[in-house]
Amino acid sequence: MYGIFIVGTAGSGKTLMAASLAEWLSRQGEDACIINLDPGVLNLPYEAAVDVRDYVSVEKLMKAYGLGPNGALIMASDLLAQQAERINDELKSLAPKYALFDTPGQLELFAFRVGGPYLARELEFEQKMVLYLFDGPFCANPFNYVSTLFLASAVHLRFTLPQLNLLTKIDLLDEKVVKRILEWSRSPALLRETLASQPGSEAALLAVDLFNAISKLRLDFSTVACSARYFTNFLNVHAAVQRILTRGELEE
Ligand SMILES: Nc1nc2c(ncn2[C@@H]2O[C@H](COP(=O)(O)OP(=O)(O)OP(=O)(O)O)[C@@H](O)[C@H]2O)c(=O)[nH]1
Ligand SMILES: [Mg+2]
Repeated sequence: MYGIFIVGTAGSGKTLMAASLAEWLSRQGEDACIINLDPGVLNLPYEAAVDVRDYVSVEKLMKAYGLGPNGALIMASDLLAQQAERINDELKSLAPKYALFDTPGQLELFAFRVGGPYLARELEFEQKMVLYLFDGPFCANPFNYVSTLFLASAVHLRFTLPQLNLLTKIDLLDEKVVKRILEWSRSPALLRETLASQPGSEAALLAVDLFNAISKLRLDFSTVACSARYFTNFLNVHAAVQRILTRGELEE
């Protein structure tokens, strides 16, 4: 049983990615289920095998503690940490090959508070990984790409799990733009050059400095481009996921 945490900024496509990946894997004859870890979501395009909204109610927290929606969401996310045992038990009885975790809309609630990393550590799998989503149309701008890379690196530091970056929503991008973003992901020199040549010299300098700081971490992420709407390139996504999940076994 493998655990895959789908993480990304609000609206980057986590929920649709979970739904599409589960559907695509099932069509390949692979057993996959989705765990919804977003206590604040109203509608889901998939049937969750485990849903934290059954354990934690944002509405009840608002009423019981006099909290606003954001305060209640923070509390709900912190309470997630207490659900590890329950989720482990539920997953043990389901025993899917892949457990896909759809994480809360606000990245900081899951990644930058204690609950998310604690939960990820406590859940029991043969291997776990993070799929970090780069919102394609947003990342077409090199400054936005670097900010996203910064967040992806920060997420890696929080979870210290093997991580694959997915450039999503490529159906909304011109092929040339997708190619350019992938080139940035492979060539630090090209990205530096692109950033330095952007109008706005102060922002350009800051972006280059930020990228240099990220480069020092030597994280060496792989990036795969895809579309969750049309299942584009899912064969390569699956291959890359599989490579990461089975790396440990192959090295033994
Ligand atoms: N065209 C296109 N739209 C996408 C794709 N992936 C997601 N979307 C759309 O982007 C919007 C946000 O997608 P969600 O899956 O809800 O994103 P999320 O990260 O779960 O959002 P929150 O949980 O609210 O932060 C929705 O309108 C999706 O239909 C994609 O690959 N292509
Ligand atoms: Mg979502």
